[in-house]
Order: sequence, then structure tokens, then C-alpha cells
Amino acid sequence: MTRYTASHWGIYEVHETGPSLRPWREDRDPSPIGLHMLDATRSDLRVKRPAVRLGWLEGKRTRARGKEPFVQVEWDEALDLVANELQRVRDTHGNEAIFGGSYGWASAGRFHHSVGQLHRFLNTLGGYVRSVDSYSLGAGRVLLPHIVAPMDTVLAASDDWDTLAEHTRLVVSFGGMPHKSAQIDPGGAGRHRLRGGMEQLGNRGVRVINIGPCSEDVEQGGNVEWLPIRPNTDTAMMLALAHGVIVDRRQDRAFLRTHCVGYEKFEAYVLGRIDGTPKDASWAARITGASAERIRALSKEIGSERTLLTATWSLQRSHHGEQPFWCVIALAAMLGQIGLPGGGFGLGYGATNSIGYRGARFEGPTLPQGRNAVGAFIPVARIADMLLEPGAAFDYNGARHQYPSIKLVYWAGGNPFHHHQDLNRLVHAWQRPETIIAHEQFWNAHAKMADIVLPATTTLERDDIGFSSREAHMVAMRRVIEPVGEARDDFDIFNALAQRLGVSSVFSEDRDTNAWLKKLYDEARPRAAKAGIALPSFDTFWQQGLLDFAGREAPPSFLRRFRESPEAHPLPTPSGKIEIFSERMASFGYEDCPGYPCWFEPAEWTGSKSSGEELHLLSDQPATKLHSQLDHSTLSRAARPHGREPLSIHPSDAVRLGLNDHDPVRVFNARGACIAIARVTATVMPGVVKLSTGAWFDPGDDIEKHGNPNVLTADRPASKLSQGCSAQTCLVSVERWHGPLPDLTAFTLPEFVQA
Ligand SMILES: Nc1nc2c(c(=O)[nH]1)N[C@H]1C(S)=C(S)[C@@H](COP(=O)(O)OP(=O)(O)OC[C@H]3O[C@@H](n4cnc5c(=O)[nH]c(N)nc54)[C@H](O)[C@@H]3O)O[C@H]1N2
Ligand SMILES: Nc1nc2c(c(=O)[nH]1)N[C@H]1C(S)=C(S)[C@@H](COP(=O)(O)OP(=O)(O)OC[C@H]3O[C@@H](n4cnc5c(=O)[nH]c(N)nc54)[C@H](O)[C@@H]3O)O[C@H]1N2
Ligand SMILES: [Mo]
Repeated sequence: MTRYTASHWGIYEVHETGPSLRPWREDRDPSPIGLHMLDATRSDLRVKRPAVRLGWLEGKRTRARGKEPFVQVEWDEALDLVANELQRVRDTHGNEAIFGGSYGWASAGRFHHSVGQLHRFLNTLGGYVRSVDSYSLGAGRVLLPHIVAPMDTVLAASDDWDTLAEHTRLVVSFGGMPHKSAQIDPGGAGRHRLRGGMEQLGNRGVRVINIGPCSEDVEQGGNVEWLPIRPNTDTAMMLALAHGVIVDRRQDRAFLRTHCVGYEKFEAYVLGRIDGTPKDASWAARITGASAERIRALSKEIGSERTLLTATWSLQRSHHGEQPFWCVIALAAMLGQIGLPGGGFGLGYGATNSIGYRGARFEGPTLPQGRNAVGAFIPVARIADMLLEPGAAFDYNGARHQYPSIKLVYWAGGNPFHHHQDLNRLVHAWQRPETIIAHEQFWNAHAKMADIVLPATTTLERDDIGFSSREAHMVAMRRVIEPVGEARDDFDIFNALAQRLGVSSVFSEDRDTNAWLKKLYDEARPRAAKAGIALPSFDTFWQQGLLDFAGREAPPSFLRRFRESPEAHPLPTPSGKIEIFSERMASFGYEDCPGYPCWFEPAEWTGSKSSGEELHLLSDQPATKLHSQLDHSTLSRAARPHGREPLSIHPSDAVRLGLNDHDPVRVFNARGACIAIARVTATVMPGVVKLSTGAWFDPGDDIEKHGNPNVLTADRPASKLSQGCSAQTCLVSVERWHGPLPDLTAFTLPEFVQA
């Protein structure tokens, strides 16, 4: 009988010899990333024993996190230290002093999801300061409920690839539908669908227009046109398309009247009746760099046949990132095809494998989190602000809140030294708390920056259930290898701490892993049954290894029903309709996010007069890994000339800067600098450079040595509404690196000493 394992990058078959991993035979476009996880799991970079920073052990309040050596200790000692410290902080400062947000991805597997385990554990102790929203969709998640529906509802309504191939004639894609990003799905990609989907579009002669700074964002699909525009100017482009539709009187007045509110205000703005500036093609040409003729022609093409407007998630990871999402929906509403098969708008085709999955869904096995007795929270990307400015006020989604005063940070899953912007600022902020505890699998920067590091197992070292409600399978993830070193499951670590703190029965409910798996599975069976899926007994599932529900149909999407009858199926917005003008948002009075979608100049962009020689830095999702996960794998490292991350740069910029392909470069701005390797390529437009995220943060003297773009990005909120991450709004300078390259230390262990 074949055995399987699930991962964010796909399902793999586990072969006993070795053991080894092979692609799932049902997956027509398997991702190579997962094939490297077994080797990477056994790497010397594993955290093998609990370790404590020397200065912390000695009770010094130093400012040297990330610089001091570690002392390896026995598990019992480490657990005593953590339990006592949690107790001390709770007794002295209360649970409001514990930050347990622990944002980030962790590993696939429903029970051992380490972030969920941490939250459950901290809740049994009286709660923790949490974080809300995500780096992925910071602006989008806050915006969407005001104007259409919650983000997840909208994403689940995306048409599938068959529907697009059958009905859509024109796809206008802002930011593309990148194949590299669609390798992934949180909780476990199954069959990879994007390549086949794009082929279907190509075979049917569907036209795809890739509007954005990078041609590689649409790799295939037959009839593809690349229309380069400056980064962060998508809103201006959309406004000009809206302008063209209005002057041609092609807006669907009936749909706008019956299904939308506030169109008139938006139209007045587009025509220039509010600020005196018509948002016409020549206006947008100056901003975007595209030609006015092409913009005007495109405004006539959209909507004349079945048109899907899509925006990738990166668009809203920018200053004023709410605007492109809102504007694409307003434009789609004007075309009147929302709710028709293959028409309207889509958010994030290509951002993950699941967009465009329209099969049956149910809530799978889920570890209950308990109740958090602490009310304080932060929007997730405001972590450095919180640590640096306790007590300061911040705006968020119509209310004012205060940053709590954090003494202890606990992280299990997620890597802040991967995901946060302006990492030099975060290093500084990271010195503020009294204690930082991390469960980690690898000695990456996140582990090196902690005080107490507890070694966690990987999915391959434990039993779990792989499931995502956005994919069509459930996987019995049976342990593939024994834990490396002294690594323990996050669940076992928390249970050992719970025992020391006297809350073990509350935390574990006296179940071991196997009892939990069975319970969570059994609880999901009635939910599956409601979606028309009969799950077999747990034992059968565990024997069978893989349940495949592909082909089960989902009920019509909420947008389809809303289109048919807005009265019978209103949207969950204040008006029940699509809000092109939002009274509620207008009432917040945010100058950076008013009541209708607008163009704002981003704080940094190449259109600004002051930018001079600077280039716009895009820091996208890496093709050869998931964020920082598996950066040490052979796949990821093979993509790095001189061991550093490649920086894509247009030939004309390379000539101007005297750069050849493979030259080492220094990329810098006022916030920081890193080393990268020039990849001279016309796949990025002039004025734009691209440095993928994921190189393990490797700070040296004055320069990051590995090519981590987050030493350059700004820790600036998208707006007061969302406080979202705005990584894609960033200018840099580039120059040739002369002389020898500093030694890479990203993949070396920290120094260990005896206490
Ligand atoms: N400049 C820039 N920055 C960005 C982005 C961008 O586009 N540009 N994108 C942002 C986005 S969308 C995201 S989602 C974030 C991603 O940021 P993260 O999700 O924080 O990044 P990961 O590298 O996936 O971090 C996962 C960490 O958890 C650890 N881990 C994995 N499994 C387990 C486990 O079972 N137990 C424990 N204890 N630990 C485990 C891994 O070793 C790793 O260190 O980055 C954001 N940052
Ligand atoms: N291989 C791989 N896949 C991943 C991930 C990963 O780490 N590795 N991470 C996953 C996660 S957590 C997330 S949230 C999704 C994110 O999914 P996305 O946000 O879609 O991914 P990105 O790679 O950040 O951005 C996609 C493209 O947008 C373009 N772009 C950037 N800024 C602009 C702009 O202002 N205008 C236009 N028009 N285009 C722009 C860039 O050229 C970039 O290649 O990806 C997921 N998929
Ligand atoms: Mo993300």
C-alpha cells in the first residue's frame, strides 16, 4: 500500500527504501520543492538540543540578542527555565505582557500546527496578546468585508479553471498569475492546477494581458501580452480604464443601480469633478509609464467580451494597498459581469494553488484554541512599533487602540526575521523584551535571535492529518523518520510545560497524539457529511493513507446568487450591495483611505521627482522554497550564484550602472544594505529590480550578506485602515560590489559554550 505525506508544496509518495519521496502520481505538475524536504530535514542545521543564550542564563539584560553564544542544556532544565519565566512574567506583569502572536506558516498537518498549539497553550494560562490579519493580505482582509464580503468568502467564490476556459475571452491580470507562487497552498497543495489551467486558456484562445513590471508573472497561456507599468501604479491604470468606459458610456448602469451603492461619487472622482483632474489615459500614462494609446484601446476591449479582471495579492502589499483591490472591484462592477461565469473580478489567481478550486468544502480536523482572556492585539505587521512604543496609540479599522507593554515573546511557527520589513529596525526592537522563547527546527536567524530555543520536530517526524478545506484530499501523514537529535513535537513541549504549570489536563485533555488525531478526525466526519462527503472510519483512513474528494461539486458561489437576486441574497456589507462608496469607511475619516477608491502617490516610487537614480525594489515570493523554509535545501542553494540571492535588473539599468550578469552588487537605501548577484534580464522593466524573499537573514558589519530584501523594505503601514504590510513600496540604489565577498554565515551554527 502506498504511503503519502502532505506539505504546503504538495502531496508526495513515501517510498520505504531510503526512505525517499516521489511526486504523487495524480499530480500533473508536482512542485520540486517538496522533493528536497527529507534531505533538508536531516541537515546539520537542525536545532538538535535545547539551547539558552549565555547572557540570558547569567541574568544580564544585554542588548546582544543575536550576537551572544548559546549554552546547550538538558530538556528538563530548559523546560524548568521556560515554565518559571512564564510564571514570573504572569505574576509580575500579567498575561498582557506576553506576546504570543507567532505569525507565520509552520508546517502542514492539522494537529501539530505549532501556532495553534501555542495559542491553545497560552490560553490555558490565561491568554496572550495576539496579532490579527496577515502579511499576505493585510490591506485586503480589512477592506473586503466593508465592500463585498470577508476575504475568504471572496476567494472561495473564484471560478475554477474549467469555467474560465469555457466562458472567459479576455483576462486582464494586474500582477500576473505566477506559476512559482501557485506551487504552494497553506495546509497542503494537492493537484497543482495553474499550469493545466493556463494551458486550457491558451487552447481556447483566451487572451491574457499581464499588466505589471515583470513578464515572468504570466509564463504561458497562449495569447499573452505583457503591458509593463511602474510598480504600485495599478490603481492609476484602473482609473483610466474606468474613465474610458465612462466617456464611451459603456458602464452597466442597470447593474450599478441594482447591485452597487455609491457609483456616482466614484464617477465624479474619475471624471475630475472632485479634484479637477480627469483620470484619463494621458494622466495615467504619465503615472504608469504605459502609452496613452494602449490604455485607451484597452478601455474599449474590456467588457466588450466576457472579461475577468484579476489582481494578485502583492498589489495590496503596498502603501495604500487597499486602493488597487477596491478599484479593480469598482471597475468590474462597471463592466457589469460580476457573478457571471468567467467574468467580474478575481483576487489572487496564481497566488496559491487553491484559487480557482471550486469543489466541495468542509471544515476539517481542527484543534480547539480555547478562549483568550486578554483583549489586547496588534495588526500583525505592527510588531516593531509595539515593541518600540509601548503605550502608544494606533488606528485600526475605525477604532483607536494602544500598544501593550511586552516583556515576553513566545514564537512557535513563523519567522519574524523572514517576514518583517526593515529588519534592522526589528533587530533593534527585538532587544526590548526581557525574554524571547522560540520553538524552531533549524538554526535560522529567528532561532539565533532568541534567548531560549527548543528543538521542534518536522512533519516527517510525527503522525498527523493533512487537510485543507481549499483542496480535495485528506492525507494520513505517518511518521517517515525518527526525530533528529532531541527534537520534540510542539505538542509534547507544551504538554511538558503545562505539567510544570499545573494545567496539563486542561491543555492535553489527557490525550496523546493518537487519541487527538482520532478525536479531531471523528469530529470532522459530520461536517464532511453535510458537504456530501462520507469519510470512512479513522482506522480505514489511516490504513488507506489518502482520501481523494476531487470532482465533488460545490453549490453556486455567493456572487452568482447575489447577481441573480440581490434582495434574496444580499452581501454582508452595510448596504447588502457592492460598496463603490462606503459610508462606513468614509466615517472613519482616514485621509489615507477615504470612502471610495482613489489614486495616491506611494511614499516611494520611481514616478516621484526626487527619486533620481533610484530603482523600485520588488521583493516577491521565492520560486525554490516557501518563504525562508527550506532555504538551506540544495534546490534553493543551487539557484544562488556565489551563494547570494540573484537581483533581476533590466539590461538598460545594468549598462548604466556598469554591471554584467553575475556581478556581485550592493543594494542599499537609508534603511539598510545587502549583497546580491546581478541577473541581467529583460523580464523586468527598466527602473525595477526584483530580489525574491527567503534568503536566511545574515547580518554582517553594516551589510546583510545573503540577499535578504527585508533589510531594505520599509516598515510603513499600508494605511490607518489596515495597518497592513507594504513591502512592495520600496526604492533602492544599486552599485557594483568591489573586492572579496564577506563570508556567508547564514548556514553556520551559532557558537556554543559551556555555562
Ligand atoms: N519583503 C517582503 N516580505 C514579505 C513578503 C513579501 O512579499 N515581501 N511576504 C510576506 C508574506 S505574504 C508572508 S505569509 C510572510 C511569511 O513569513 P513566515 O510564514 O514567517 O515565513 P516562514 O519562512 O514560512 O516561517 C516559518 C517558520 O516556522 C518554522 N516551522 C515550520 N514548521 C514548524 C513546526 O512544526 N514547529 C515549529 N516550532 N516551527 C516550525 C520554520 O522553520 C520557519 O522558521 O512573509 C512576508 N514577508
Ligand atoms: N514558491 C512560493 N510560492 C508562494 C510563496 C512562497 O514563499 N514561495 N508564498 C505564498 C504566500 S504566503 C503568499 S501570501 C502568496 C503571495 O502571492 P503573490 O502576492 O501573488 O506573490 P508575489 O510573488 O509577492 O507577487 C506576485 C507578482 O506581483 C508582481 N508585483 C509586485 N508588485 C506589483 C505592483 O505594484 N503591480 C503589479 N502589477 N505587479 C506587482 C511581482 O512581479 C510578483 O512576481 O504566494 C504564496 N506562494
Ligand atoms: Mo503570505
